[in-house]
Amino acid sequence: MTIQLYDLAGQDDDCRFSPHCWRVKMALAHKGLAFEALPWRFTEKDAIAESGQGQVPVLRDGDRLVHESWQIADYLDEAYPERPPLFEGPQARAHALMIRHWAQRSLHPAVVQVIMPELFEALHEKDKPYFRESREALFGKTLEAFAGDRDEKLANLGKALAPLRDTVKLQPYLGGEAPSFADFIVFGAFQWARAVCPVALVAEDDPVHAWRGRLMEAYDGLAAKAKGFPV
Ligand SMILES: N[C@@H](CCC(=O)N[C@@H](CS)C(=O)NCC(=O)O)C(=O)O
Repeated sequence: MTIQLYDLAGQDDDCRFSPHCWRVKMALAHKGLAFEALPWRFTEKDAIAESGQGQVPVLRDGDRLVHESWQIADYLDEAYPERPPLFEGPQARAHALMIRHWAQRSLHPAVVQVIMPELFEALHEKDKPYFRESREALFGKTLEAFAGDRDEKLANLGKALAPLRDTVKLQPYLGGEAPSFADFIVFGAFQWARAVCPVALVAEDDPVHAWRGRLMEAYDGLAAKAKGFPV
């Protein structure tokens, strides 16, 4: 049976914007595993209730149900050891943990402040009240106040990207010569933005742009072919 992934979608079925689901889609492609990405909305908690929680990604592989992108990466490496690894050994996994936390604490907050107005507009109508209420409670302010001035937010993002920029100036991927799960963690944030927002996060001459381009074209252009803005 083909692997199935519950994948966050917007108003349009083909608007797939979850950064965490993108990590998993890139991971599946890296391992050469075919999958079906099922559209899921924030308020469709019943569809994933079997996983015991309310967030995607949730992956179904035969009778195994695995949730949470990091746990899914571990599962895929364990279940398919003969295929290209997501973590080239325990040390690579240990280093990727730092990337995971950097993405969660620095990168995602910087990206979402840039894309919030368009992200909200892209949501399915039935998700909008839930999203507004849950995020405004989380941020302690309205979505509009959270978004604030876009130029300022883009400048903040540019600064947050400095460690990534300095790294991909020296090597093609965070994984070195080949992409690794650390790349997919960071790349997911760029697919999040591209799916919903026409604003370029980085200039075309930024080394981050070239790194992102390599990942967009990887795996037969999985990410490039996904619906999104030409940024
Ligand atoms: N740590 C989790 C985070 C997953 C997550 O935040 N998923 C979001 C979509 S990107 C979600 O499903 N949110 C549901 C909600 O807010 O109710 C992972 O890496 O998989």
